Amino acid sequence: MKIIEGNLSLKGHEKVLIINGRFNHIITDRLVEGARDAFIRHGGNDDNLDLILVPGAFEVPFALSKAVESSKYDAICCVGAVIRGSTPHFDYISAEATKGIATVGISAGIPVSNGVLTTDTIEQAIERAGSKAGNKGGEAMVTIIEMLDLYANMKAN
Ligand code: INI
Repeated sequence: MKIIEGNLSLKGHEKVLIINGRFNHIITDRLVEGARDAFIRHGGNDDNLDLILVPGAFEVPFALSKAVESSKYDAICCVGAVIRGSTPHFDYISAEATKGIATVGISAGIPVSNGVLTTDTIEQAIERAGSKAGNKGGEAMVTIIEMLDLYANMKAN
């Protein structure tokens, strides 16, 4: 049986974009840091990393769609933080962000990952932004690194 999978290493030429819905920026800045750190630690060149900031998670799918259209990127990592405690329309914003990222991602032709936190409390968001539950921005970046290599291997096999 031939197993085709991706490794967690970049070659250095990959052009990657982070899109950050900056609402709750105390959290989302940490997610961007985690994503950038993961990119560099896995062999990415910081000069090949772009960051687009949008007002909130709701706007992430629009920026994602335009970035895909531009054909400038090999992969795109989305981050943001929707926190129920302070968001009366939590369900609406989190659903639109998640659905929008999935919808654009499925036909993007490049790896897209979803690192948008959807939590009940700010404490849960802090836990996922670089403390006891890791950094979901870093995890979202690692995911597209693996998917980039998988995609290359699928084309080569
Ligand atoms: N955007 C977020 O990313 N997280 C939130 O918790 C949030 N809250 O609390 O409202 C939030 N709102 C802004 C939203 O994403 C849009 O920017 C806004 O609705 C304008 O379209």
